[in-house]
Formats: sequence, structure tokens, C-alpha cells
Amino acid sequence: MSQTVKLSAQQAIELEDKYGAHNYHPLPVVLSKGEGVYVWDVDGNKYFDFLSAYSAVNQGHCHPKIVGAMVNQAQTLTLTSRAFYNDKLGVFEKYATETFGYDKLLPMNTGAEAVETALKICRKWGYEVKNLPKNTAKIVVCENNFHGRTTTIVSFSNDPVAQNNFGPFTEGFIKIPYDNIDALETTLASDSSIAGFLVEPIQGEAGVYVPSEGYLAAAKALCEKYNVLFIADEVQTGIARTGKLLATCGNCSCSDRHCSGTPEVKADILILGKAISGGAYPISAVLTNNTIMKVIAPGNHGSTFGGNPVASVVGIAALEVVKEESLAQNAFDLGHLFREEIQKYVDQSTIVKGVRGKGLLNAILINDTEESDTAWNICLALRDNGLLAKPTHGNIIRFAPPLVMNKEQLLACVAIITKTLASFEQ
Ligand code: IF1
Repeated sequence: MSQTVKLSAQQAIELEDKYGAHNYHPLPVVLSKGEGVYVWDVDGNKYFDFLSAYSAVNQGHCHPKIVGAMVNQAQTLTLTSRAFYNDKLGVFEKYATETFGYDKLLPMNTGAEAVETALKICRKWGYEVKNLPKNTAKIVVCENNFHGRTTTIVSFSNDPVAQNNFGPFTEGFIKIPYDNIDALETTLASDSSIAGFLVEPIQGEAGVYVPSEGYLAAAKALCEKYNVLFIADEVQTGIARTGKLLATCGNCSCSDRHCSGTPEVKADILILGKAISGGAYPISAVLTNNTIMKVIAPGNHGSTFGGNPVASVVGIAALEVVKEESLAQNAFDLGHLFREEIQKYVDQSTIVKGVRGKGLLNAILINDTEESDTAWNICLALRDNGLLAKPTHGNIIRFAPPLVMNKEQLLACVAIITKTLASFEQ
């Protein structure tokens, strides 16, 4: 079957089912086009996208500036590998490090690769700067974390579905409860071989779990006290999603005033992915200061595609869009409106227990068990009413639209969501 043949929804699903690994359980909708906050299925039905490819498409689908940069570069030079210099990577590195307030950037492609990179840098720093004895370095992580799917990363997952039968696992990780500053202090105080603390500023996969006010700043202070690197995984929370350029930025609802000057918490190592490309291309990055990045020498780490010229121009364009269109401010404002409107519904609902989140990274909790199919059925009904979202953990529905949404569109979405939920009330 040629690429140009137009598939029906059923044909597309059957092909994936027959020839693809069954590593996902997608909502039955087959998309063929996207623009801004909208996607269209193969039958021409239009939907509000309320997932944004798990917060990768913050700048909206097929943003003309990002696509333009990508197409133009794709016709000029796509890949050289890092065996040679290219004339775009340095420009991207300068732009991104200045934007986020770091000295240096190491480019990779996917979020998991960037997390792996951060773990390697942290361990090497542990030996070469902190002087830990060989092969003793430990990294503290949080329960219910999600940092990707490589063997090392699933080694410290506590999701049995992600972890079971993928052993033997990588050693050297200590798991503590999330949002528990006492647990962090006890752990750091009890083990002198700890090199880093890896944390999500908001736990995404865990169901949009926002930690207590001040937790991240207190954790950062403890890391300083014990000479441990604070590693922020902002793959999902970064790039304006939570109403700030980074979730670790100060409480400033900034957009144009991007927060690199006054962060609430400035991570020693910052991990970015997803929306650093606006969803157009796989790009991830690890940012840190000169002293830490100095541990990486030629041959220690790399990637064929990391830092290629297409990624570099896409990365710059995607970050420029965030600033030019004040997406952090918009996410901040619309996020407040969204939770306020949904809360009104929750107050008189039996099917929804609550709404939580920050900026435009939000979730509602369905009043049913994790095993029930209520949230799945609600998502099917949302689809039928023109809005796409996906359940997580069985009874939580994540709501994360592109940040280029306007107020009128958001209110239209709230109407779809509340109308749909109402049809599930007893
Ligand atoms: C999937 C979740 C979201 C991430 C954080 C690293 C990565 C991710 C904080 C790895 C990736 C994705 C991957 C996606 C589902 C998704 C997800 F539900 F699993 F948790 F977004 F909410 N750090 N998150 O959230 O990035 O290697 O995928 O580029 O299908 O696995 P990646």
C-alpha cells in the first residue's frame, strides 16, 4: 500500500494492530492534520487537542515559524554528525543557555536520553569533583517518578508495568517519597556517597501531582548543604507549560521577563525535551554550568543526531515562539480560568472529585476506582463531543492543551468538558 493512499480510520487502526508492537493502548481516533489548538481525524472531524502530545506541542500544531525553520534547514543541511562542526548548533546553544541562564548545553534527541545524560554527568561529577570512591555514587529519586523508558531509568521506576521483567537493573538509586523534605534530609544525612537528587517539579505521569509550596526550594537548599546536585527533569513541565518558562522559575507568572534572572530554584542540572521543539522534531537538552559540564570530555558521551542543524534551528524557533507569543503568561492566565471554571463544576458533581494542576498542566480526578473504565468512557465521550484527552492511572484525566489557545476557545472547551461530565452523573 503506497503512502499516498488515503486510509480509513479502521484501516489505519488495523495496520497498526497487525504490524506494530502493542506497546500502547490509543484512544480510537486517527488523526491526519493539526493546526494550532486543533487536530482533524481522517474523516475530517475537528477536535480540540487537550493532550498536546504529552506537552510537546505547547506552541500549537504545525506552528508556521517552527515548520518554516525546519523546512528551510531540511533543504540546506540535515545532518553532519558531531564529527564535524555545523553552522547552527552553536547559535542554538548560545540562545538556549542565555534563555535559561546556564553556561553550557549538551544536545540529545529524546527526553529519556537527556535524563540518561544528566545521570551520567552527575555520576562523573560525583567521582571527579566530589571525590566519591569508584563505583559508589548514588542518586536519589522520588517514588512514582516518570523519567522515561530506558533500562537504567526503569531501574528506579516503581510502576510494575514499566519495570517488570526488564531486569537486571542499574544499581545506585535511592527512592524516597515525593514532596517529603524530611525524607530527603534523612537520606542525604545518612549516606555520604550521594551525588545527585533527580526530581520532576510536578509529577506528570503520577497524575499531575503538584508538590507543596516551597518543597523544591527547600530540596535545593538541602542539596547545597550536602554537596549534592539538584537535577530538575523539566521535560514535561518546562517551556511555559505550567505558566512560567520553567516550573522551577520564581512565582512571577512571567513570559517576556523569562525567569533565568530570579529562579525560585535554579537546578544544577536542567533537563529539557518535548516542547523545546514545539513537537516538530525530537530535541532534548541538558543544561548546566561550566564546572559541572567540564567532566564531559570527547568520547564520554554523544549521539549521531543530537545537535543536528535541523534540531538547532527548530529549537531556536520554538523558544522564540514561546517568548514572542507570551505563552507562559497565557498558560498562567488560562490555567487559573480553567481550574476556576472546572472547580465550579466539581463543587456540584458526584462523578468528579477534584481538579488540580498549574498553568495548563491540569488533571481531574474521577470518582471511581483505578480499575473502572469510567475515565476511559468519559474520554470516548469527550472525543465524540470534539475534545481529545487521555486517562492516566485509570481514574485521572489529564488536560494539557496547546498554550496558543485563547480565552474564547478555552471557555468552549470547558463547556464541552462539563457537558460531557454531566452525562455521566447519576
Ligand atoms: C510515553 C507520561 C507524560 C517525562 C519526563 C522524561 C520523559 C517524559 C518528566 C521521557 C516523558 C511521556 C512519554 C510518553 C508518555 C509521557 C508521559 F504519562 F508517561 F508521564 F508526558 F505525562 N521525563 N513523558 O514526562 O521523554 O523519552 O518520551 O522523550 O508514551 O512514554 P521521552
